[in-house]
Amino acid sequence: MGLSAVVFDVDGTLVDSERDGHLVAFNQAFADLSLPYRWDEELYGRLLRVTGGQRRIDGYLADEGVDEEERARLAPALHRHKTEILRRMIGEGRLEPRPGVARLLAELGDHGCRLAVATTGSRGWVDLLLGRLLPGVTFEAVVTGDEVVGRKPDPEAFLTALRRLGTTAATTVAVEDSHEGLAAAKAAGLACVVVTNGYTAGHDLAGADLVLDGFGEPGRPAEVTADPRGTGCRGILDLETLRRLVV
Ligand code: XBP
Ligand code: MG
Repeated sequence: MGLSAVVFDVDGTLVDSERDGHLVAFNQAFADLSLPYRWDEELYGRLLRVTGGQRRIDGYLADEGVDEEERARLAPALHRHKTEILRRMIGEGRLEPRPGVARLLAELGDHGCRLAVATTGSRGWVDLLLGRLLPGVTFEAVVTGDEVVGRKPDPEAFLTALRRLGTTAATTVAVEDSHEGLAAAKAAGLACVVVTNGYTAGHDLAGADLVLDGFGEPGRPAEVTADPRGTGCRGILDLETLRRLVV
């Protein structure tokens, strides 16, 4: 047995893309379409509980009293434009991997551990972001939100990643940042490490196999906030720690 693969979430996990990317792009899209809406960080933290950008816009517009017909026109248009803005931001180098991500991916790759992505974000920017921010990293399966019916917390993205990798849940670990992502990974039967960020530090993460507030770097370890499996992780998420979760 042993560890055969690791499936990573993207938004909030590999990259602080919610705060630095999507939120900025959503607000720019509202402005470009001359709409009066502006989301601040606090409101966006609450809106994030709805996964999927277009669903998030649609739910927000419904709460603002926009009728269904108008929403059916506006939500896809806003989401398309927001995706274009995000692609531009990625191209301009305005996003970067979270500290420790490149270190961990390199270590996993060097030891033959297979890598995959399971995200609720859309294909329209995911491949571009992975290619630009993590060049040289091979993700053997990249499952995006637009190719599954059930978005997180539904396990479909993780189950699809397992199927494409040809691995089983028993030898694969998920790395997530949120309650919804953790629930999806658990429903797929995976051990799950949660690396929190500013939006998700307060989430209910009961059931996570390990929780840290960052990936950690030598000399700059993250804080381990839960270690129920007794991995002994000292604040650097590494291959050895992940291996202990599939024993
Ligand atoms: C990510 C999402 C996505 C992004 C925006 O959730 O829910 O909707 O916020 O991307 P997770 P899109 O990290 O749990 O996968 O606008 O492309 O949906
Ligand atoms: Mg996430």
